[in-house]
Amino acid sequence: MRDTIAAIATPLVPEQGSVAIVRLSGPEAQAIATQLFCPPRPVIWESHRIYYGHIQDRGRVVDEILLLWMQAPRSFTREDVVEFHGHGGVVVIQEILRLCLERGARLAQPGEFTLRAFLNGRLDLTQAESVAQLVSSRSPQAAHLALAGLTGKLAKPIQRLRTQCLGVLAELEARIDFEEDLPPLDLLLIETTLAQVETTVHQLLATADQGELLRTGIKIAIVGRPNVGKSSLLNCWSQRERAIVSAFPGTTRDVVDVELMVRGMPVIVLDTAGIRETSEMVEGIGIERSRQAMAQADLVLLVIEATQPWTAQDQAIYQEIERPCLIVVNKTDLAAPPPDLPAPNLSFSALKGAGIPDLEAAVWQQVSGGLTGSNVNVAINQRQKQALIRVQQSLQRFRETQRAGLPLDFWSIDLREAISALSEITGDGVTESILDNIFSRFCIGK
Ligand SMILES: Nc1nc2c(ncn2[C@@H]2O[C@H](COP(=O)(O)OP(=O)(O)O)[C@@H](O)[C@H]2O)c(=O)[nH]1
Ligand SMILES: [Mg+2]
Repeated sequence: MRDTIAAIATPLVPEQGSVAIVRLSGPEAQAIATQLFCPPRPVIWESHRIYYGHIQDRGRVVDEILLLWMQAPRSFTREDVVEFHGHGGVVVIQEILRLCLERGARLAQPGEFTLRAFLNGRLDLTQAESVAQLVSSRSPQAAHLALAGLTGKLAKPIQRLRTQCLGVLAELEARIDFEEDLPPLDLLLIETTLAQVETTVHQLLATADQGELLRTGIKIAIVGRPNVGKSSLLNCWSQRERAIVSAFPGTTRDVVDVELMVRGMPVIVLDTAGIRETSEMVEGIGIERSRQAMAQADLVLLVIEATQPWTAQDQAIYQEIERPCLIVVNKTDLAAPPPDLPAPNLSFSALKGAGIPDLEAAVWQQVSGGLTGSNVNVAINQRQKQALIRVQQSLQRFRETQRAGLPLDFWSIDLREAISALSEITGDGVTESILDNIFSRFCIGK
C-alpha cells in the first residue's frame, strides 16, 4: 500500500493567480481532508463533487476553499484524491500544505502524481512523458504533439510493434521446444512481419528531429555585409525596435536575439554584426560572435541588398556558411533582386514591411522538411529514439544471425532484445533508474 502524498499543484508566484491548489493522493487523503475541512453543514462524501467550506487549524480559519473529492480509481493517480482550491497567494496555500503534512501526508517528489498514474496503470510511459511535455510546451504545435502522446497515439503503434515481434518470438520458441511436432517455420511470414516492423520504426525515428524542433524551437541567424538591413529585418519581423538601425555600417556590435513564433513553432532570431574586414577591436569581437551564431544556427538568413549585384563579399560570407541557408534580398523597394543567386532566395523590404509571409513560409519549409504542420501527428523524444535505434539494431542482427545459419536460440536472443527495447518505451518492465530519470524532470505537484 502506498502512502499519501501532498503538493501544491499551482505555480507559486507572488500576486499571480487567484486560485491555488493543494493536491492529496493516497489512502489517507480523505481522512486528512476531514481533519482540516470545516463545511457549513455535515458532508456526505460523494465522488467527483465539490464542497464549500473553510480550512481550520485548531479553531483558527486558514482559508476559505472549495474541496474536490475524487474517489479511487476515478482520478488521475487512480488513488483517492482530494484537492483544496484556495484563494491563491503564496503564504496561505503553503500553510494548507503544511497542515496536510502535519496530519500525515508526505511531500510529493517531482512527478510523483504522474508516476503513480503510471504505476497504477492509468498511463503508459509514453503518456506520462507527454504530461511533462504538455506542461513545458512553449508553442501550440508542441502542445498538440504532447496531447497526441497523452491520448496514446504513440503508445498504440509501439504496442503493435511489440505484439508483432512477440508473435514471431512465439513461433521461434515453439520450434526450439517442440520442433518435431510442428510444421517448419514460415520464414517468408517472419520476414514480411519484421520488414513491417522495421518500416514503422523507421517512420517513427523520422519524427524525432521534427518533434525536437517543435518542442524546443529553432535558432535562426541573420548574417551579411554591414548596412544591408539585417537589424531592420529583425525589427520588422518581430515588430519591435529591438536592434539599433542606422545608416552607418558597423552599428551592430553584439548578437541581439528575439523570440518569435512561426506557425506555432518557437524561433529565436539572432541579429549579428555585419561581416567585413575590420581593424577596429570591438567590431572585430562582434564579427567573431556573428561567426559563432552562424555556426550554431539551425538556419542562416544571408541578407543582401537589391541595390547591388551579388558581391565578392556576399560570396565570401556565403562560403563560410555551413548550415541550411536562405538568401534574403532586402531593399527591394529600391531595386529588383539581382539574378542568378546561388541559393534559395526571396525578396524583402524591411522599410515597407514586405515579404514576411514568404519569409515565414520559407523558414517553415526548411525546418519541417516537407511535413506540414497538422501532419505531424506524433513525435518521439530522445529516450524513445534511443530505444527505437536499439530495435533497429537488434533486427539487423537477427537478419545476420539468420543468414549465418545459426541455431534458433540465437535468433530469439536478438528478437528478445528488440522486444525489451520496445517494452522500455511504453514502460512494460522498465527499471527503477529509468523511471527515476524520467520523473525527476517533472515539477512538484504533477
Ligand atoms: N530603402 C530601404 N532601406 C533600408 C531597408 N532596410 C534597411 N534600410 C536602411 O539601411 C540602413 C542599414 O540598416 P541596418 O538595419 O542598420 O543594417 P545592418 O547593418 O545590416 O543591420 C539603414 O539606414 C536602414 O534604414 C529597406 O528595406 N529599404
Ligand atoms: Mg545591424
